[in-house]
Amino acid sequence: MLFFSQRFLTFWKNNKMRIFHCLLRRPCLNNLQVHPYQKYSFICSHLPTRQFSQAHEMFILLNTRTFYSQTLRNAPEKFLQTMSNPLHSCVHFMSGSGSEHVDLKRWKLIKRLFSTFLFGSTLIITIFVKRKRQKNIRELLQDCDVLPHDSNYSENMVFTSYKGYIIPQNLFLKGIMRDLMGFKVREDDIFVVSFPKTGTTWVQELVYVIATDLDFNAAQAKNLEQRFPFIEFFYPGLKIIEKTSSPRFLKSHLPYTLLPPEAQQIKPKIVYIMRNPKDVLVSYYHFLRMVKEISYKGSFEEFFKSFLDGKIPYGPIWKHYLEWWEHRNDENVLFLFYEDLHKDIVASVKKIADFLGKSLTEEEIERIAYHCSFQQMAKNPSVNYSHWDDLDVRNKNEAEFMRKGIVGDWKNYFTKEMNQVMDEWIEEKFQSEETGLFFCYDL
Ligand code: PAP
Repeated sequence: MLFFSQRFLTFWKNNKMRIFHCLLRRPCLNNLQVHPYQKYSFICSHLPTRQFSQAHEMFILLNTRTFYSQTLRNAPEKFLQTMSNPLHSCVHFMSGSGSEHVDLKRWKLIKRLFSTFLFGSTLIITIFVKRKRQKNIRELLQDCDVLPHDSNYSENMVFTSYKGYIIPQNLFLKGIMRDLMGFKVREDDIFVVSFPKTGTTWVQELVYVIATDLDFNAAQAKNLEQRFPFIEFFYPGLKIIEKTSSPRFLKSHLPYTLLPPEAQQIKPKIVYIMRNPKDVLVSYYHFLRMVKEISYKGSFEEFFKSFLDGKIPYGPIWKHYLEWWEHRNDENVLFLFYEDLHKDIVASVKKIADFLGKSLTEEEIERIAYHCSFQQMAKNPSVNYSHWDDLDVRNKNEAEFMRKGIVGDWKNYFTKEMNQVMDEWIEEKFQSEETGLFFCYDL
């Protein structure tokens, strides 16, 4: 306890504003060390030490040897040092004046009430927000089963089982699956739909240049993710897509039954592309390792097993393929095979143009085929996903998005036994003789 001299009280009354100004402004703290103590040493006399973080800093500053010894040397009778703990050590000055003492008590009481109120309300708000978030999550995930985390995938990659398909949990948590249910489809929308890694990008670019009457400048101006958005992806998002002017170009990996319900009534044009499952498996393995957010760590053998078990994103592939295969003759659906595009790109371009109601000259077809060749697309930044490197989305030590683009790469990966297992699996799952769905594995 310490009693202030008359000189201090006069100083305090005359300099209150300056004192608080000094307290709250960081640059002034630096001055403390250089100014003579008579000017500032009283600054901390009435400070509630827990109220301002600046105050803490200042007290620590005050407690430096130089300053403390200086103040003590000059006016030892005016100070009392209380050391609460070494980190928050501070110098307290207590006023001996009766009225100031009462003020201090009142101030402390107000402060205590205020902090209690603040603490209480923060706690209530936190609990409320947490409960609301939990309720939201429960609602978003109500129709799907969250699967146990597969340690071969990054921690954020959690999958759900939804209507027989493996769908990343994020699509539910971000409300995308819910919003897709109410997504407004337009008659002149053009969808490219596929199971992942079946040649979607190739068909997207073909469709885009054909539908825009070979507007190669537009095709170059923006990347495919902007020109031909992926409706299940958060970028650019359904709100932006809904505002996009017609005709809209939309990509999806959803099975027929999970597409926005309006697609079945409005019947926009849909191009579905298929690829032999052996090459899809190889391409998918590399892709899942390449995307940072997914970062698949399992071996090729492990992935082979998961693929056949249907435990891969958007899997199982047989369900996806067969569901769409049933709609191959729908008027608004065009069915393509990746291998056919390789075999005869000219015929494939014509087929797509007919479907989109466009007539093309031979020369135009040649230009389109050239623009969309693997060699051209692989070096074209508007379609080769090289912007993912800038966005740090890609594990750069893994394969590029435009990896090989060939038919039959599976032969470089499958052992004889694997191939046999897969042949039997294909026969069992696709029942080619009955369904009429055959694949081409080599050219
Ligand atoms: P997505 O599911 O991520 O959209 P998607 O475009 O369907 O990928 O498939 C990518 C595959 O198509 C890659 O196959 P790969 O891993 O076996 O190499 C990619 O190389 C191939 N691809 C993309 N464009 C072309 C093209 N113009 N010609 C041939 N193959 C292509």
